[in-house]
Amino acid sequence: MTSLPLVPPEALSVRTHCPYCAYQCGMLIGDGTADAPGTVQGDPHFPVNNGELCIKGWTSTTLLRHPDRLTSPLVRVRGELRPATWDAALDATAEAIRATKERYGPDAVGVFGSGALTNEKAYLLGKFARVAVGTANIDYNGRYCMSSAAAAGNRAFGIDRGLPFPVSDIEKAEVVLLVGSNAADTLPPIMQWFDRQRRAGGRLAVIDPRKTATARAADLFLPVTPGSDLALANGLLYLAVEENLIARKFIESRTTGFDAVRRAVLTYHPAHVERLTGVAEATMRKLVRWLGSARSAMILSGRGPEQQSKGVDTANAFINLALALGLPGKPASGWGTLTGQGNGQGGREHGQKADQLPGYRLIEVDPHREAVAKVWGVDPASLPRKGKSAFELLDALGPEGGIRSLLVMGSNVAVASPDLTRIGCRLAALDHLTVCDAFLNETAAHAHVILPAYQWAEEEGTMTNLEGRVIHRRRVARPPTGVRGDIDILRELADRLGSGDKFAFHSARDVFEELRRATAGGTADYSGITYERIDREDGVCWPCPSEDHPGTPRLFADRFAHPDGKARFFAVEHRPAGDEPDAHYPFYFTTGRYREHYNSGAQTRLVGALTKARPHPLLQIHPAAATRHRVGGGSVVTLESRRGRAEFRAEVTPAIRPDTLFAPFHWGGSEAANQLINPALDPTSLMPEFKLAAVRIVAVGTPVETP
Ligand SMILES: Nc1nc2c(c(=O)[nH]1)N[C@H]1C(S)=C(S)[C@@H](COP(=O)(O)OP(=O)(O)OC[C@H]3O[C@@H](n4cnc5c(=O)[nH]c(N)nc54)[C@H](O)[C@@H]3O)O[C@H]1N2
Ligand SMILES: Nc1nc2c(c(=O)[nH]1)N[C@H]1C(S)=C(S)[C@@H](COP(=O)(O)OP(=O)(O)OC[C@H]3O[C@@H](n4cnc5c(=O)[nH]c(N)nc54)[C@H](O)[C@@H]3O)O[C@H]1N2
Ligand code: SF4
Ligand SMILES: [Mo]
Repeated sequence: MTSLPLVPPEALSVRTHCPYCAYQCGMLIGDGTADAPGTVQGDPHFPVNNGELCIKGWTSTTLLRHPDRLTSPLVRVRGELRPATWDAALDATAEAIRATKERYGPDAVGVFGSGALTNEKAYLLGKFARVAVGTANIDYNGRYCMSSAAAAGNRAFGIDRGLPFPVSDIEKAEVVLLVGSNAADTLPPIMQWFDRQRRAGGRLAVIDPRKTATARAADLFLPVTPGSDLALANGLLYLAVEENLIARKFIESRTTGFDAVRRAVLTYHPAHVERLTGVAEATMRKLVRWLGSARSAMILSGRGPEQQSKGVDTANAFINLALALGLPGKPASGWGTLTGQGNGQGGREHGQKADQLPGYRLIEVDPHREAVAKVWGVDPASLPRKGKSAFELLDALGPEGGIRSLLVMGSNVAVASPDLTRIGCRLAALDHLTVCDAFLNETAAHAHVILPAYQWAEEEGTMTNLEGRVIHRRRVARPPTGVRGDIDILRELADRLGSGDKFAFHSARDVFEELRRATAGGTADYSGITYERIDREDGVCWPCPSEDHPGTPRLFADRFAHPDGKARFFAVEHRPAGDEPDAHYPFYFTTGRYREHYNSGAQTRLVGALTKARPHPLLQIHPAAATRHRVGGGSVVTLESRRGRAEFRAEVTPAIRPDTLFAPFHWGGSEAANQLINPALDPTSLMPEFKLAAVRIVAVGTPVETP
């Protein structure tokens, strides 16, 4: 391998941000050698990570000159992917889109985007679908990620920004409750704020069916039954009322709807809730007293309670608790959700979601359509209406569902989606699939055309981190020859589809200028943000409606975002999961993440240091269950759900409930957790139930060595 050529060569360390998660650690990338391509350092001056990085960040430049990097477009000829020129590949994709539109109408073309894309790309992809293709059917992998918390935040507060305050506020909170977030593994550098919080005498509580690295750092651990968080939240609110801890003045002046919620939680008495959740009454009481008597307290949500078929109601149940205790808007207090993907926040603001237009505008609201159509120079009536959500879109691929042609940019849906056997069949039934990616992932293996894209360090753009802070991802490395950027790819395709005049963007900055105009006056208003300001101010938090506006690091101090300025309580009831354990499928199966791997693993499985540390997914099983099923450490266990089968080596550990099994979803093939997962969708967010499937053990093989 040759050494990594960095541009500009005189800048030996360029400030930029990590390619992976929503923490978007600041990093300094310097010149590299064959052994250590592109030296990486945590940026000590970026106030979010303060110089810390996790193992994925430290090893991230490995991907830039990886031997598996795609460096030529590929086109399938007689069943085989073969190198092709850019013109041939782009023509093939454009021709497939045009032919599909002609024969079946524009909605027969699907577009699937990503929270990994910069704001500029997310914006452009949404515009590409609506203007160049004219399809309603665009959605993205953030539907699998942030959609339940987003819907709950919109319902309660009238706005969806993951955290309503900077992460540095965590250290000032007397009590923090983490609900189904394993931040110690999924946002490792965030733990510095929790460490400071606890050194200052603060308390941390964690709700999770597993005693995770995060739970081990906590003062109080609530080992909840999977799928019962809503009942737990209602039970906590019942106790808050009983113990007279509720904030009457705040409820009266700043909220509506409390009476209905108070009535709804009346049946959630502690004995009942203890049966539903497995959490002891004394523990619930302790937690409620901590939260209710602290001067400052935060409830922070992760994917655990959100990735359920009742994820939105569950998030609202915890928001109800936060509102009843008067937390939102108070210093170092409130409810928030910890965003997942690198641009999981910005990715949901600029119009790649089936129901959205840029600036968090809604595609079904006429004045919103008019505002965006004006910026795009199109007739509002020409904009499609709301399309299918991520899983629904994938489930509609092929002649039966009617989506015949698909463009995927930034997601490995063949590993990350529920009910994978079904998704595999749907992908195979497409007339045409184009994948833009830097690597040949499991989804690209189904493609007819593969367009090799730049990676994060090879182009600039903006990302919006978990605090709503818009940051600048800078160009650090020269891309290999033969590769193009997503913005160029979309322009070339739009041109071939006859909309070139609407996509004449030659840089991310060009796109950002239009994005600013398109978001002006919307909920997620970026119109006052410029690249220069971001560089000067270490990021700017939206909403930021003008260049002299300081940005908004903290929301809700005076008002909530609903027109009357008040927050809304939402009465919600516990209900069973789509797939509850029974005599045939006796275990809860839940999924999540390893510190060393990222999402579908498409990137991190290529990094030697990471696969060495975590070569396989392990099935966590409690010793009592392991004894019953004769499972030893390293035994190969075959699991079956009502959808499919998967095989894992066992990790016997008391750090999980005896009724629950866990595996990460970072692998495909026979080790794919998503073979088992149920595509039951939340009725509001259309989030699949990634966190709960009923499974049984169907075979136990001889132990193999595990790391
Ligand atoms: N290392 C690493 N970091 C990442 C990622 C990654 O893949 N790897 N991905 C990024 C992305 S996209 C995201 S969305 C975030 C996700 O960040 P997290 O939300 O922290 O991630 P998960 O591990 O999916 O789920 C969190 C926890 O939910 C628990 N859980 C399972 N079922 C339930 C339940 O019914 N109730 C409760 N309360 N908890 C439950 C699991 O045991 C798990 O510990 O991480 C981001 N950061
Ligand atoms: N069972 C189970 N399943 C889950 C989850 C779970 O907890 N359990 N979590 C869900 C969640 S929260 C998420 S976010 C999804 C994530 O799962 P995916 O949507 O599969 O996301 P990634 O694995 O991050 O895949 C990103 C792909 O995009 C490529 N890529 C990255 N940046 C760019 C870019 O700028 N341009 C282009 N063209 N390509 C790019 C990468 O190379 C990679 O191939 O998985 C979901 N699936
Ligand atoms: S915490 Fe997230 S942003 Fe920071 S280095 Fe790790 S993966 Fe990258
Ligand atoms: Mo995510």
